[in-house]
Amino acid sequence: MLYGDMVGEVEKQSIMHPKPPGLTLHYGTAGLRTNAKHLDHAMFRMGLLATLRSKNTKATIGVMVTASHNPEEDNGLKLIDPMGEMMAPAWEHYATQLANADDLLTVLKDIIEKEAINMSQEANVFVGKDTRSSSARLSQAVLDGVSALDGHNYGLVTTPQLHYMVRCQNTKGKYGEATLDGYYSKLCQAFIQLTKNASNRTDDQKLLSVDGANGIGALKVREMESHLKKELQISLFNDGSQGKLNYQCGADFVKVQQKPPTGFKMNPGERYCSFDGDADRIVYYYTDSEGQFHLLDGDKIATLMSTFLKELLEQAGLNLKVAVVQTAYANGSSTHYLENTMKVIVRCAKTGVKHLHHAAQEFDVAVYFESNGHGTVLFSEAAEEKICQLAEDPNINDEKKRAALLLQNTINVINQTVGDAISDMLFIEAILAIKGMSVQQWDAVYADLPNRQLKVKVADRRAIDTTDAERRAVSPPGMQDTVDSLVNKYKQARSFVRPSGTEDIVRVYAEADTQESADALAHEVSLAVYRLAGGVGEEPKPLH
Ligand code: NG1
Ligand code: ZN
Repeated sequence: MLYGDMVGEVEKQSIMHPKPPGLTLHYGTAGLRTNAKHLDHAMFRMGLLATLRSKNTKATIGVMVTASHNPEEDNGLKLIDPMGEMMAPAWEHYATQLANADDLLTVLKDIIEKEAINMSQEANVFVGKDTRSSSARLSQAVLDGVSALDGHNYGLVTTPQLHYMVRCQNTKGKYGEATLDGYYSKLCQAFIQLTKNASNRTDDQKLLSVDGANGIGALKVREMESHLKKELQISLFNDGSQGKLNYQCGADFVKVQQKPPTGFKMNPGERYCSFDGDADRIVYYYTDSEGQFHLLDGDKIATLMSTFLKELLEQAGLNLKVAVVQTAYANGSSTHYLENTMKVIVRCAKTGVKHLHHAAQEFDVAVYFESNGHGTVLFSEAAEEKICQLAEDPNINDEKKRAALLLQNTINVINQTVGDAISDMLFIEAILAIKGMSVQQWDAVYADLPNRQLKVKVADRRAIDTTDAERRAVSPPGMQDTVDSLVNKYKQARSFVRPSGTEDIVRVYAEADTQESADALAHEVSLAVYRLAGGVGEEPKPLH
């Protein structure tokens, strides 16, 4: 499309998608996100931006309409770059500018000039949406903006499925086939191959209960079931037939509340997992014979996956280093166990998946997970090549062969573009089956330190500035010294404060040897934030 044609088309279409006066949006940690009522103009404009990004990269770009674990009333959007990763930070800035522009055409023109975009280059944009009631209307607004030559509307998909499609398309099928059927076949075939290595797997061990958060993940698990050939028997609850999206269910609810979702009764010892509203997060849990609830979060998942991979690489005789990337929220016990017992490299990245993904790209094999259950595994190109070569080498012994084939199927069961609840679930189930491990045994690998997360309302959350992957505060003055002296009062204690990237608050994290100590420390640090960083409203109260 030529520039002149574009102006006419944008002018015509933008009348249908007016910007409400006075509204300011921000493309933050997880894209745009707010009440669905305010998003029509932004969706249209992000369709325009995706088209420009596609011309700029000469590749297919993805636009996923979802607000993940937020309530049903909200919606949002995530833009996906050519290899299925989150959109580059420089373009996040354009997204914010475009969403808020009063003079849309001037901002568009600036972007086109700055990036020297060739407007006659073809564009290709893949659009997907979750199950929210507003998603159909908002994804249509995106499509209006795409006005694209070869746009493809995938309709209902999980966020990671759309990331996967974009990568398949841009690798010309090398990563897989850019269809839902292609996705299910690739992942399920790899899963079935992996579970062939499990000896004496009983029917009981094939059972898993999945909380679909009343969202898109539930629909897609159902669609996938026939591909699993009964090697995994899923009992699905919160499937969207009755309950409300993310309401008292889903991965975020379970992680934050540290309790089971509503919608079913838990049987002691059985395995359960919860997805979030767009199926890019997963957490596991079970209750013991005393009825005590046990959560296996992103840290426990990263430990299980990295241990499995490290053992296989050793058996295969491959000299590839395994790293785990976490954030400051990772439980101290997990970091300690990984560094000192497993002896894997551990890195701490800033909160937000794109930071973890980026840090993980520096290693041969890297498992990255946020404690809240968003994560995946990345293999470098060289690592993949070595694994494939070994798997095809006729001169190796049986142990090496088995390990190489397991690694090869692991690569195929994983969605390397982004955290993917469905893919993570299949990988976790395969590891447990191969190791003959129960959920209790997995949980017992290390004991989480008791911890507490709190929020503090302040006039301006930018008053807090951090360094060292958000583990230390550099402003306001005195903040870090105060945190340090409070931490010193408790055993095995750690605490940090950081401004949230998605809410207008400061987050406080504390862990210590007992729940009482973790709660007391979190409270004392909250008070310090309130006093030193301009707290508003009532002073934080003790938890007990
Ligand atoms: P913020 O609000 O910046 O803490 C939260 C989560 C992140 C990430 C983003 C995007 C915590 C402590 N923070 O970010 O991990 O998932 O939302 O959804 O869970
Ligand atoms: Zn999500």
